[in-house]
Amino acid sequence: MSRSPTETAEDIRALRIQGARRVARAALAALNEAAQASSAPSKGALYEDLLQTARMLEETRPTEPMMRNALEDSLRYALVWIRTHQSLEPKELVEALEQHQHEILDEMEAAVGTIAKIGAAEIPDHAAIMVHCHSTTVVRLLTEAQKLGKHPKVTCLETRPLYQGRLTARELAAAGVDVRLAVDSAAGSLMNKMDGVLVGADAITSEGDLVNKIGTYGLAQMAHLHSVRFLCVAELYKYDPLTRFKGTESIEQRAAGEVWGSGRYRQEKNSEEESRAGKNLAHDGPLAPLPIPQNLKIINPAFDRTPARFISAYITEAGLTPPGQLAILAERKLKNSPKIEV
Ligand code: RUB
Repeated sequence: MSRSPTETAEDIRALRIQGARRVARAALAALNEAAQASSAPSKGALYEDLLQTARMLEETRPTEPMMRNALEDSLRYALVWIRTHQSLEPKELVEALEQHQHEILDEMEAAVGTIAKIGAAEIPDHAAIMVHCHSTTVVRLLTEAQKLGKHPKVTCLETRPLYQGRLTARELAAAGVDVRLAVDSAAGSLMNKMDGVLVGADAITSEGDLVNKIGTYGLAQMAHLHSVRFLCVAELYKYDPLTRFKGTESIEQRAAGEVWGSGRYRQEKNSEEESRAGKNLAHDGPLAPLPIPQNLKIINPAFDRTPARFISAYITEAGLTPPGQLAILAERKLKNSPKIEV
């Protein structure tokens, strides 16, 4: 059964749908759902419904330009279609939008296939590769490398606080890749054994900086220190054109419960007074969640920004791209979209 646009928005906010590509695809489907469900009497009113749905979806995850680019593309398409098809009815706009959505999805699918091929060719045989978080693009690339007989040895970092790295590890293991899982804090001590680090992207700025899962920036610095190649695999649609004007990509701050909620600790056996008096400080009580102390502030940024100088290259559907050239290629793509035949 299909989800309503509001339910999809909630799924995205709660990370039941995660990763930039999945989020963009789900948002497009929700916009289509809104168009189908709309009883707007005119094309203008239908456009208003679409605009409202798009804004609701965009607010769920502020650091997802791919979702914004895909939704804005559909909205522009609807506007141009209305101007160029004045004698047609709202239901014909709904059909045209659905057709357009299929075209965007096909294009996204083709782009990720191209990235996987170009990227797999960059992986040396039996290369040791470190990956972070869960990126469908990274998984596709490594699966392709495996199919080519390159047998990469992959280390997935768990990715606190929500452990998306386990999802990556499961998918790679199912694809027959030689894969291991390590806690995030093991990255530094493992880096000198790596041939490369591969990450996905949530956003790419006009300066070629990368916004991706928190922890990416630290990994890029470690890779730099050890002269390990640091590659980001991403569709040009991850580019955020707004960074040309406002300079920064907003970083989503998530709930404190994501950080503290999953930890279980041995509770102190002693009463608080005994502990304060320094008596027998053994932690040998049962494992239990520790309540969050009052007045403790928990910082939980979902993403960080890696400066372009730490990125060896982006792998996009346009090929191996130096960070400084990404904006030009991406802006060319966005300018030509949507393609409308009148
Ligand atoms: C996911 C994440 C991924 C990118 C790219 O973060 O940072 O690296 O979204 O993924 P979250 P893809 O789990 O918070 O959404 O290549 O699938 O677009």
